[in-house]
Parts: sequence; C-alpha cells; structure tokens
Amino acid sequence: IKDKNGIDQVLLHNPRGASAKVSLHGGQVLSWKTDRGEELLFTSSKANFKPPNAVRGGIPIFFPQFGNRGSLEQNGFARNRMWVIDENPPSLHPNDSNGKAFVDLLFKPSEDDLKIWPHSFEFRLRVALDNDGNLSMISRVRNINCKPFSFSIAYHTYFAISDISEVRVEGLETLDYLDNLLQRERFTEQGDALTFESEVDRIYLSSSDVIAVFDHERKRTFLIRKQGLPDVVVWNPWEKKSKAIQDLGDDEYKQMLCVDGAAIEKPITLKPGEEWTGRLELSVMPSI
Ligand code: TA6
Repeated sequence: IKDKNGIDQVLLHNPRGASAKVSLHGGQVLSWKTDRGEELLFTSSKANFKPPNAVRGGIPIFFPQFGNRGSLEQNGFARNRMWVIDENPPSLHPNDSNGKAFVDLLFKPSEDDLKIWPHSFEFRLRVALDNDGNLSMISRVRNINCKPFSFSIAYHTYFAISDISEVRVEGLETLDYLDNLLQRERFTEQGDALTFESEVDRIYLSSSDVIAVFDHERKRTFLIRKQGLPDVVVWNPWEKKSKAIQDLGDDEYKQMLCVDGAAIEKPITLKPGEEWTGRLELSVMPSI
C-alpha cells in the first residue's frame, strides 16, 4: 500500500488479526497492533510523514551511529533513506520465518551516502509477526569488501503507554549506564525497578537479554528480548524537552517511553565480507 505521500508500506497480519505496518522509508515499523486492534506503538500527533526525516514514533532504526557525530545526520542516516523490498534475501535460519508473516527490506548506501560515510555495506532487515502477535526485527549488516568499519545501532522503540508516571522498567537493575544528559558520564543504577519523574536519556550497558516494561494502568507488560544488542537506551523527553521537539505534542511525553535494544558502547566492527546479526523480539502480555 502507499501512504498519502506515496511512500510504500507493507502490512503484515497474522491469522488472529494482529498486525504490523512497515514503511519502506527508513525501514521503519510504524504500527504494531494486537489481535483486538489496539495500537502498541506511540506515534506523535504532530508526526511529519513527509520524507526525508523519520516519523516521530514507531521504531526508527538508528544506524550507522547513535547521537551526533560531525556532519552526520543525528542518530544516523539509515532512517532517513528509502529502502527496497529484498527479493532474494540470503536465507536466515528457519525459525526466523516459519509460521510468520514477514517482509525483507534492504538498504544500500547511495553515492552521496558513501561521501559522508565511506563504507560499502548492505543492511538487510526482516520484520516478522508470528501467530502470537510477537513482532521481531532481524538486522544483518554486511561489509561489502571494503576496509573494516565500525557502527552503532539502536531500534528506537516508542512504546505506547497510558501514563509515564505509572510505568516501571525491570531488567536494568544494578547495571552501569551512560547518562546522555551529563555528557555520557557513567553511573550505576541503584534502584530496583526504573520509574520516571523527569527527563531520562540513558544507555544501560551489557543488559540481560530480557527487559520488561510494565504499564500499570493498562495492566499490560511489554517484553523486549534481544540478541547481539548488549545495550538498552531509555528515553523520555519529559515536559521541557518535549516543547523543544516540534514534531512531538507538548504533553505527549506522558504517553510514550523509548526502550531500545542497541549496540552503542562497543561499536560493532566488520572486516571485509563479515556480517553482523542483531535480533529484537517484542511481545505484549496482560500484567499479572
Ligand atoms: O534517546 C536517544 C536520543 O538520541 C535522545 O537523545 C533524543 O534525541 C532521541 O533519541 C530522539 O532523537 P531524534 O533524532 O529522533 O529526535
């Protein structure tokens, strides 16, 4: 299907009626719905769907770098470019697709991209929805016979929540984190579960491979399972920062929380011909 700007989107659905929508712009997941049609990802009411910039919401992929670096586009250029359907993807192992609805997307740098980031790569993304409604994203980045290069990556996942002050995140206890609000100074998380009462922008390091986001009011828990993604970005802009973000409503920070599977602290280095694979699986279940 095409959106109102003529951007191709792919709709995935499973036999029970759960669905997901992926845009070829940026390879960005724009929607993930339960079999009852409830939207699980946040999208700003002020989102700008016109390329080149990423839509504020869903799951933009930060690649090849996190944050700012010189003249590179903030949080990487991959999310700002058109991807294509990958007609003949090299095979993944079977459980990455059996019984799932999926689409394979491919992003290769343009000549202009290679001017700003001189490394030839192929980025393959499989977005899949299984019969239980779980959403998985498998990224494979390959160095196409050029000199070794390093990259960071984050699946910037905007979870739709009922009220940020009623949310708790578990699985990050006792971890070290880099605080983006304090020049990435390193701290150790003291608390048990993570709760929110002000702006948070942190990179938790070497987290376990399962993180839980409890939405108390909606009695709903998101589970994030990941492989090859050692770090977790946690971001909520809170009130003041929200006002400075033009494609985010002033009060919408209350209905969103970003918890991103990522590889940032230790960038991934690929030698010629080498391929990296990162897997993220999102599930949602009623909270006990
Ligand atoms: O959480 C990481 C972060 O880079 C924040 O610092 C904030 O900038 C957020 O992502 C959104 O970034 P964006 O480039 O999408 O506006």
